[in-house]
Amino acid sequence: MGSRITDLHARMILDSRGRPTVEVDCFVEGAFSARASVPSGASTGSHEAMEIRDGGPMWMGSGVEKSVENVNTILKGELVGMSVHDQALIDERLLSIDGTSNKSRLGANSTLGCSLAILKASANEKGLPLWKSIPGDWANATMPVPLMNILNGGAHAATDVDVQEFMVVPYGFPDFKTALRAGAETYHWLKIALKERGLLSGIGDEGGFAPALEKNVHGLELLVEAIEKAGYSISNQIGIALDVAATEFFRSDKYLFDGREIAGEELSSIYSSWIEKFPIVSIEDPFSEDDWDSWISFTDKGHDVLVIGDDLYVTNKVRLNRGISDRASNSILIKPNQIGTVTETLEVMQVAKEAGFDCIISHRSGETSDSSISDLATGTGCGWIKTGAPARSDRTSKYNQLLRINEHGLRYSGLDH
Ligand code: 2PG
Ligand code: MG
Repeated sequence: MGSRITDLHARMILDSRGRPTVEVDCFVEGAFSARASVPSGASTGSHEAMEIRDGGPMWMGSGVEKSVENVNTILKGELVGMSVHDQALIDERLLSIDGTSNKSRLGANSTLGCSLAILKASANEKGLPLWKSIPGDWANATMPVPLMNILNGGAHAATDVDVQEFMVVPYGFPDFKTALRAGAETYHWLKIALKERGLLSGIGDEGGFAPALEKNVHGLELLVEAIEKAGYSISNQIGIALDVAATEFFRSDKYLFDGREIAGEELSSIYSSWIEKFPIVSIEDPFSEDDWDSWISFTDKGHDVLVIGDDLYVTNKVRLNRGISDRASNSILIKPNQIGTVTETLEVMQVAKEAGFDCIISHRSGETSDSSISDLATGTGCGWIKTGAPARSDRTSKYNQLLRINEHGLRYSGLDH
């Protein structure tokens, strides 16, 4: 027959924050075929699939020995012998062995490690690049527009800035490589602007600068300044994306924002005024993960921006379906480790696509050198990828993989948006 999985081997490796994570090697017909590793969030949604951590004193409780063991015993025992090309069947098997609604028995870090390693091995066995081997019925492969997080706040920085991510979006360029250059130049100009103001201090978890700012709006002003100093136009070349990650500052029905406790309605008006003044193309998690009413009324305002659900949907079909029928947003962030298998991730993307929602494929704040999300974003033709600053090798591994894929002459989706 050929292409049978003959071994799966997991080990612990370190992620970009110095915490343990899971790496899985997949062997096909006795030979090493592919390797995948699993990222991890800091501002995780409470409805995400569970990653299993060992607890106890070692690694401050974040060890992954149990998850590694789950792969090397239970999952290996079940998956060895299956065809590496049967992704859907393999992922179904993972679901049934786990048997819980949130992967709490095996851990989404074990299941995704296997699922992703097998996806990559399947491409290798077919002799195809990963982006050409994504299962499913997708539009033409296109180079995604990057959402580049150059100013970090929230749970990714040690400052009082509430908004977690201030990103530049170089959409108005003819090709991916030029767009990436424009975003990277803006990143360097931001550094200069911060230095001039004595604000250059730390770096956040995703490689962006992490200045202490008096008010959140200053982050937007700084980005506009950096874009213009870099010589680009905010009206048709580079826009701004925000990940507010509002679940992080939601306390008993109120949002603790800019040092004040405000209701969802007031926060919503702040966003509307920002949209009027700044070149905002998207706002992710503007409200808390279960504050559906605020989401619905903000989306109903009909601003011409992507309203993106991350903690709201956690790449989960059930939650996305609710969002679609309630019109709680118009877009969804896609993170494979929020749900724990490749097949479920692709299913959610399919549901989103049918509903006319945009999908934005995303990294996590704790990353590895695995760059599969670059292939996933390209191969599904979804048009967007969010993967941090154009700096630090955990982030540049994704951009660099996109540069390699770009050599195939794929169209840049920038001008479509
Ligand atoms: C997010 C992500 C990635 P984390 O909120 O979108 O930027 O952060 O991985 O910490 O959830
Ligand atoms: Mg988010």
